[in-house]
Amino acid sequence: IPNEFHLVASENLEYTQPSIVYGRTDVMTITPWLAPVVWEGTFNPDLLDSIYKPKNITIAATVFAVGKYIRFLKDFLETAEQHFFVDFTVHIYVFTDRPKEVPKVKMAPGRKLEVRSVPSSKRWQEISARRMELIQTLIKEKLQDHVDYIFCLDVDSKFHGRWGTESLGGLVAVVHPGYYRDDRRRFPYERRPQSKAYVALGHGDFYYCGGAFGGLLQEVYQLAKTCRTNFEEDAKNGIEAAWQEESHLNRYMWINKPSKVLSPEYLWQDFKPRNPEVGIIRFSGVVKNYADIRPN
Ligand code: UD2
Repeated sequence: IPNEFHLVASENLEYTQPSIVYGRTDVMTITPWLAPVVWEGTFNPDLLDSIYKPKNITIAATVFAVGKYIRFLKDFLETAEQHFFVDFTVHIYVFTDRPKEVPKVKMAPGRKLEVRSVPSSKRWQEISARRMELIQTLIKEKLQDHVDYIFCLDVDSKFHGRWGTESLGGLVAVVHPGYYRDDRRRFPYERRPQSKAYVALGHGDFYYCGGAFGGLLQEVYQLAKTCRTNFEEDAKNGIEAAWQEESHLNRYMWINKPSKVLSPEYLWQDFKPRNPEVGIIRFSGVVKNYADIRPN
């Protein structure tokens, strides 16, 4: 496990002097539990890369492309080559029921893709929800010894800007672009107390995305395991949380505070105009016709 808190810089790198009195004031850059909130203008990418490079870290990413969602994979993979941890060791794990349709995308040295077969499904809710189980199993059976960090990402999205070392942390959550200016009473948390994903009105910090989360391998393992167990417990009681695994993730992140929070720059939605505080869109969900791509 890389030492998260041991950040060794090179004595040769010259970079802009940080200011202790000036910085972004239009957005929150640190949470009340003192986790950084990553926005453009809050970090120095060259400095961070120079700190993480000598650590020789490996970053895994999981992406699910089940059924017709396979059509999103090419753009996802091609844009990841351009923006996601460029010049680092990256292993992308694609889960699909159509392994033959996985596009051949040229990857830079140090980057590789592995395809894992999963059964097809009739309900999109199930595909989305089963991700936690498959992530848990992947970490346990395959990644334990050679991967340091992992990000779990939605396939119906593209990278448009840098997503790199500034996003690394123990437990990392992305603030959902759809609700970040809203009162928490309006967040679409699961509101039935019988559900294991329950968050009462008046509770919660932010509404986080199910479409992007990550962190140190062991942290994400705990998250996936807990969300899976809670999801299955709910299923036994005949409950499916409002937003499936996203609801369970939100409950988890409320209790287990993320050590780094990524701003909505890290998961925007193409149908939304860019708000002024969003300096750059790094990753965003494409516009899709649900009726056309979901199995039901
Ligand atoms: C939101 C979340 C998504 C998930 C879902 C709740 C964001 C931006 N999106 O998106 O992560 O929490 O709500 O269930 O936070 N998939 C397939 N085949 C299918 C259906 C889904 O491969 O037939 C996979 C695929 O990787 C997709 C992901 O599941 O990206 C999420 O499904 P979605 O994109 O349809 O969910 P959506 O857009 O409602």
